[in-house]
Amino acid sequence: MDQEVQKAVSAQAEETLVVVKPDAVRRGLVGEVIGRFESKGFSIKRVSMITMTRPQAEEFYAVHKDKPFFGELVAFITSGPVVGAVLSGRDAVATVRRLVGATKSWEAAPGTIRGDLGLGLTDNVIHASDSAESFAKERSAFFKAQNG
Ligand code: FUP
Repeated sequence: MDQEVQKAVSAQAEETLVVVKPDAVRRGLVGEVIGRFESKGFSIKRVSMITMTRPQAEEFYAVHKDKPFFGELVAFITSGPVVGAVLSGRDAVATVRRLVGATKSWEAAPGTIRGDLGLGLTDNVIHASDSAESFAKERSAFFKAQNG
């Protein structure tokens, strides 16, 4: 790519975080899920497989701490390894959320990740940041020093 083109492409790039959840890791879907973002054109800036500690999960899901399903969320996300990836590309936050699909996997549109790969709610295959602010907080919670 020449320098002008490279500059234009980077100006449009935004970052977001996805976390392949324990249900999808257990089912051997890491490659399938991350591959969809690569096929779409996003680049992987950072990727890590970790098992979240309870305090880490509570920080990661802090925005939901007053919700009735908070305990269930934390128990589920700490139930096994997850794979977090920072993705970069055009309008990443919104575009990745469209690829991910609706929260209730059984209602998610065919063609989306949840629509094609799952039936769950808490166990809905993948998490994706819903704003630049959430991305900053979630990235910091996910990539803690003890987990690389
Ligand atoms: P999303 O951004 O699509 O992942 O969904 P939400 O922010 O609405 O929900 C956050 C997480 O809580 C999702 F994993 C789904 C889960 N959830 C429940 O487990 N029970 C509920 O009643 C609602 C959401």
